Amino acid sequence: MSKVILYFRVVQVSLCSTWRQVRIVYSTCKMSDILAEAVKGAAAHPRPEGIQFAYGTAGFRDKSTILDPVLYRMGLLAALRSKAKKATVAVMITASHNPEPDNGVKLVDPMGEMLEESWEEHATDLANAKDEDIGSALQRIIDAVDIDISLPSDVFVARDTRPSGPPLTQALLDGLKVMGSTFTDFGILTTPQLHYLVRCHNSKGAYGEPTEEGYYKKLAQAFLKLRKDAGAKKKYEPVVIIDGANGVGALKTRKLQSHLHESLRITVCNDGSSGKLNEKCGADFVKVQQKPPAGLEIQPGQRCVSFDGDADRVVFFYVNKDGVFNLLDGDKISTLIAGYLGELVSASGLQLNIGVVQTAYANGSSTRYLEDVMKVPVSCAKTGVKHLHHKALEFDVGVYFEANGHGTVLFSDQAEQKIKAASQDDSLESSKREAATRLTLMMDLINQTVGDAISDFLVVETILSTRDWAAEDWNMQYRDLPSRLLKIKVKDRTAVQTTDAERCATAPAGLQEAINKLVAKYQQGRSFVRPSGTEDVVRVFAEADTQANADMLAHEVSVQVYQLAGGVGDQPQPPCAP
Ligand code: G16
Repeated sequence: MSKVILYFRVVQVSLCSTWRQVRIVYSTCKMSDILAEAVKGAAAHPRPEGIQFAYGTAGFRDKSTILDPVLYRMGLLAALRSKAKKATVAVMITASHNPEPDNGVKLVDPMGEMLEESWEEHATDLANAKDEDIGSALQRIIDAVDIDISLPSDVFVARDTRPSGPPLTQALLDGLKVMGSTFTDFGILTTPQLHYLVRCHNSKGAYGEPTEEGYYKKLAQAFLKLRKDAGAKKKYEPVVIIDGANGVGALKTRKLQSHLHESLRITVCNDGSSGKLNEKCGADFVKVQQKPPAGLEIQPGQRCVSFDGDADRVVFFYVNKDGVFNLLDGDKISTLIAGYLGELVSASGLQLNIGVVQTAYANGSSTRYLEDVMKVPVSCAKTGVKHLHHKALEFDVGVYFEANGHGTVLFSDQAEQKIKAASQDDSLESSKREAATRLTLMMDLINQTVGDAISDFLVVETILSTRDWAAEDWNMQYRDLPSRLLKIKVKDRTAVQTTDAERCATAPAGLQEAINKLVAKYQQGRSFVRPSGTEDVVRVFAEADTQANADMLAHEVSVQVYQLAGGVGDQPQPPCAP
């Protein structure tokens, strides 16, 4: 006897103005009908032949022109994920730091975390299933995870400012509709705002008000309270220039500004009114090129900030009086934050352990400074914030940042309870209570769901103001070792494989031995290679005692990658003499 499972299916969709929330009317139908509908729906979103998609470091990323079928299928998958978790999940359409013609999609779990790793395989399987096999691919996931398909599903959706965003959103919504899922399309948001919204919604408001306005209010209120008792400053100037990467971060910073009143004078440049997204600007450009973005006029010492295309990364920089560019990247941000939170924890008298999580890209000086001077334990994770996030959960207060400026701080539930209790404990000395109160406000200011350029920017401004530091004072904490990051195009980047948090190459044969020999030639030399999870390239990182040596080491390692891993095009050329 065949099993007939009845569940709901959309028959009518209506839009309501403010949040473009979609109200959906259902009728019942059979599961086999839905799977058949999913296959039928694929006709409008056909999968191109000969392309293999993979859920990479941060979801699917590719040329936007080939992503339509992936978005449709991710609509189907998001509905299943929501049913499996019995909660609202989210889908962000962005290619973040990648060029404007690219786009991408990533799924966000109910508490605003990245999609659970075991589901990345399901995402890849579904994205690569032939159109006619979509039904069986869905059935495999339903069986593997044991999903009760009769449960409702609900999905939050947002996108960055890329022109390809609206049609790709439509493909995603088509997938959701076929599955009978309810959804809310928030339009343009930063990636961290979407993470915040889904967490607020699922935690029934305990994390904050589940609206974009609620996000600004939560951050601004904490920021203003933390600044309230600030006395006169000698070095810290409440004036900052933001490079918005011509993306969503610029638009949303403008919205935040009115909530900050006169506390901070922000000039937003690269706001998308003329230049292209991430072109010669943004956090990735500034970090990799180690120079200021186009479109900014900078006075010596002026503190500047660069966001990336979806505002989940931030780096700071300034030019000194001799015109020398100085970068304050994710490593400098994490040491600043860990140092300040560490002081507050000791001042509060609470027993909480603080740790920092980095990746292999972290500057060697930062790791030594954290371990040897600050005496803070440091863990190394694979690239991708999802990996750092997991490691950071091992601490009461886990500060995690990639050198590229992507990161945040996690407070364990127990730490959060202790801090809040101490802030309200009248029997405590007032200095201890005051420190705990500041920690509570820092928890509100930090977007704990994911790295958030806007929130991280406000956290750094708070600490600099409290310490009365100019950017130069912050920079003097430790001196970065010169480094260089290069990318090499090869036939198949998966030919490069790594282990030990990507610090050691296990394939192709002979590559790690060659890297070891090259590294040994340079004072304080260090280098590693890894296949990118967001671009079709192999990344090469090197650091050494001088910039010329770091550049040369990176070049020599690139040549090895090119020769041993099947380089495409011309062999890399040595760096030009400065
Ligand atoms: C994404 C990830 C980051 C990662 C970066 C580069 O950033 O979220 O964790 O560091 O890609 O990854 P890969 O070297 O594998 O290309 P974003 O800002 O683009 O989302």
